[in-house]
Amino acid sequence: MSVQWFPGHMAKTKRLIREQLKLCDAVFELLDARIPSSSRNPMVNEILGKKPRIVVLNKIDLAEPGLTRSWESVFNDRGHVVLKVDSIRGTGVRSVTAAVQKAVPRSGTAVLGRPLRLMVVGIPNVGKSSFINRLVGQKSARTGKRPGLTRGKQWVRVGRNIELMDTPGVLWPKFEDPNVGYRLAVTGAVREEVVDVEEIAHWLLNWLLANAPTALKKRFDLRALPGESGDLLDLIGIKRGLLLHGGRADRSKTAAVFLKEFQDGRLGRFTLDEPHA
Ligand SMILES: Nc1nc2c(ncn2[C@@H]2O[C@H](COP(=O)(O)OP(=O)(O)OP(=O)(O)O)[C@@H](O)[C@H]2O)c(=O)[nH]1
Ligand SMILES: [Mg+2]
Repeated sequence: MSVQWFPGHMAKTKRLIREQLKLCDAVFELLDARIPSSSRNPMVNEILGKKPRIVVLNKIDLAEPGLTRSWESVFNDRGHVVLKVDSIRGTGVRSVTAAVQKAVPRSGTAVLGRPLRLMVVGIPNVGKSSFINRLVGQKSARTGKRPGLTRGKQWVRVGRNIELMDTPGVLWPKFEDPNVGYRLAVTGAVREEVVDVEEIAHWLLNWLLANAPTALKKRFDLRALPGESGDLLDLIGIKRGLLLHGGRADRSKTAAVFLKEFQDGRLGRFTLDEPHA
């Protein structure tokens, strides 16, 4: 995938994280539970260095539960405190205080003489603002389907003892493994304007053909699956009535609809990254 997706504001966010990190006691590193490895920004990982860190696997409602548990063990083995969260329903959010205490042992307000400060970092659209809103218990940070919603820095207070800083999502300039780029695109981390939606849909169709054929059959009410992603895309278009004049499937519209259905979890719960140590 050749895409120019490292605009100026990403470089700016990197600077912002580097500067504000000095004011923070710890960091919530949000990862997408569907792609815990592909959604980890190597650039941010480097900036965070030895700062106490809580790895938050967010969107667990969309990921395969067994693989989420495996990923949790992987991160535990690497020495990270891990939280498994669904920031929409609030699942897992109650364990946050315990996780913070584990990551930053001497963190009481009495010890510090001020509230504990944590920064929330992660790729675009991973759910940073939603996570914060869940913790605060009200809508204080703007959230939305489009990646790139949060701009600049925002501090919010959680109870009396914690202050959180929301940050804009940040990606990195070049994906060594092209599959990482595809996984980021199918999960919605990359803005639709800068990717070829049809190419992304083909990648995902091929992934599902190889890994979850039953889910495809069920969702699109198909008895048998064609071997080619192109034929499958056409079939889906016809099933959904997304047609061009002349009756052929409108591939570009179909690709967009299919990706949205996947991102909304309509095909099921999937984890696209294999757990590895
Ligand atoms: N299903 C599901 N959706 C979630 C979860 N957390 C966030 N979302 C959705 O993901 C989208 C992005 O959420 P945001 O909180 O705006 O993400 P962000 O990381 O702040 O995004 P940027 O500020 O653009 O970098 C929204 O449509 C949320 O409703 C979750 O745990 N599960
Ligand atoms: Mg945000």
